[in-house]
Amino acid sequence: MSTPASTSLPTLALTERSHVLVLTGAGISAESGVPTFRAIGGLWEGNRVEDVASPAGFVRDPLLVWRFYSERRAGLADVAPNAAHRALAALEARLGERFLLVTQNVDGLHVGAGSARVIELHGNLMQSRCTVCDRPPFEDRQVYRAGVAPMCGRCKAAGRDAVLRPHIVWFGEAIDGEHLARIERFVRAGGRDLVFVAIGTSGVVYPAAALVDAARSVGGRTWLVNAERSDNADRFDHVVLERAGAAVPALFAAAA
Ligand code: BV8
Repeated sequence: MSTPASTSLPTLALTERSHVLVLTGAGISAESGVPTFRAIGGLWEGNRVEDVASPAGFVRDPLLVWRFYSERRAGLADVAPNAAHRALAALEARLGERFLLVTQNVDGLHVGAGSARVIELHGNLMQSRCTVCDRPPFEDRQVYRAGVAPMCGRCKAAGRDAVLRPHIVWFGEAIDGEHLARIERFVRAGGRDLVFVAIGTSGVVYPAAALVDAARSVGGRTWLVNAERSDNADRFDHVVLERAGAAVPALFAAAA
């Protein structure tokens, strides 16, 4: 039975016990001008996922992968958070530890909007890391187009060649276990007072797409805010088919 979609802009009734877990995807950044993945003209168009977002693709052609990510880094230069990002930062300021934001996005716009309780599940476009040494991921805004893959300076000083990679979780790579454990703790702490809201995601990629099931398993309420019905829409109690820039501020207006 598919969940009926709301037509007006609903507002969430939160209590002083409500724990709000939000999952965002590329759709929340669409109104900031960041291309989504699976729309016509999206990021995956013209790029085969296995070529640009997989470990095997990186080994096969690191320059192609660095071109793909460099283009996206360059594209972030003139984008800014939108009303949906700001509404989530404001909600965090009100709820504090009863709020947690999990994003699949790598664009950094939630942190840019002032969110701090953010888990960047799939990494961050403005960070790189070495493929060999244990140097922690570091900020790297450089756009590599010169046709040469960037190399690790620390490894060079130690006399070995090691190529840098974007600090991104590719398909077939594990999500940081600490991230998953933190989410699990929050879901359990929320229990029946948990409100789970997925915003701007096609519900195709796991384990993110299974968060709705985790929320339901503890008796939480589940909301989807998306421009169209997502792959997992039927698993939500409420579906709001609306763009995030309008629906998200309205949804959390009562928590003001
Ligand atoms: C893992 C990094 C295991 C790259 C990304 C079969 C079943 C279950 C799982 C699998 C399976 N086969 C394979 C898997 C595993 C795989 C997976 O889920 N594959 C899918 C395709 C089936 N998952 C993995 O590999 C994950 N790792 O499982 O590891 C493991 C365990 C132990 C040891 C080793 C391994 C890793 C997944 C992470 C992959 N990396 N990105 C990059 O970003 O460059 S995923 C990529 O897709 C992005 O991160 C993106 O965020 C994510 C999801 O896409 P969305 O954000 O949803 O974006 P999309 O364009 O699809 O949708 C946007 C939506 O917004 C649309 O619905 C649109 O209508 C809407 N919208 C548009 N505008 C607006 C809007 N909504 C509101 N307002 C608007 N204005």
